[in-house]
Amino acid sequence: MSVILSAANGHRALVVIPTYNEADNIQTVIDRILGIDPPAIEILIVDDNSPDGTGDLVAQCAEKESRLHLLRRPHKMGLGSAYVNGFQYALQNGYNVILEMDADLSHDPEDLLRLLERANDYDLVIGSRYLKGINVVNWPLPRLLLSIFANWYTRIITRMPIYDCTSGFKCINSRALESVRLDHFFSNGYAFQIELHYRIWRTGSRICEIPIVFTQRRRGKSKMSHKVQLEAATIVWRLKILDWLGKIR
Ligand SMILES: Nc1nc2c(ncn2[C@@H]2O[C@H](COP(=O)(O)OP(=O)(O)OP(=O)(O)O)[C@@H](O)[C@H]2O)c(=O)[nH]1
Ligand SMILES: [Mg+2]
Repeated sequence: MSVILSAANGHRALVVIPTYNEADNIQTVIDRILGIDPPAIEILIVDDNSPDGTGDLVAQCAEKESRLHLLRRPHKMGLGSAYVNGFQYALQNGYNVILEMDADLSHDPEDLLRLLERANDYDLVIGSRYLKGINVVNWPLPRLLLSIFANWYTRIITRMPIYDCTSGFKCINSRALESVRLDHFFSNGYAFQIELHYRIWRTGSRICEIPIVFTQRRRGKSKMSHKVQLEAATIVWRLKILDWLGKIR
């Protein structure tokens, strides 16, 4: 444990990774995170009973690896609630730095250390695709334009000082997570990231972004849908209205 603590700047760090049908990717992601030198981070996979056996793969691996943990849920319940359950696990088990990343290798595991480096100075450190230009590899143009528009729209309406409001790659300290009511979250897809950033920002937490390169998944299927996009479009208004009513905290 002492090695883990020193490598993570004195933090106990857990990266929460939600999975649904990521059997083609998950072993590589786990190996690359566990292979980070020095060993700084533990892993929690939140799997929704993936039909492709992702959960079983992780369970086998966890038997041999004490830094790997698995939370199994009975069926597909959505990205947002997977993160909420993962965060609750992290807080209950005494981790004081909690990271988020996808299982599809869009986020570079090496960047976890760059996020952690800022965790002493900031409550929320976001890996941003749009901080210094546009750092997205292999996304089709319509997808990129949609993401840029969603971020612009969110920033204009919410006034959040964040360039990548929908980023799923970040590091949050436990104080900031405890300052928001996880049981009050209502969004699930990308919108969950917007809601998380907004709620943390409104508690007065210190936030920074660092540039990352985001690479389109090479294996497995996207879970992105029109429903998810529509949720993101409406969520910003819901958050604003709750805030006007004084009910955001
Ligand atoms: N536990 C759980 N994980 C999910 C669910 N939906 C998506 N995920 C995971 O959330 C992460 C992001 O999902 P993706 O399908 O990659 O969505 P995306 O990154 O927006 O879409 P792409 O860019 O096309 O990959 C991946 O690790 C998914 O396996 C869900 O309902 N439950
Ligand atoms: Mg993805």
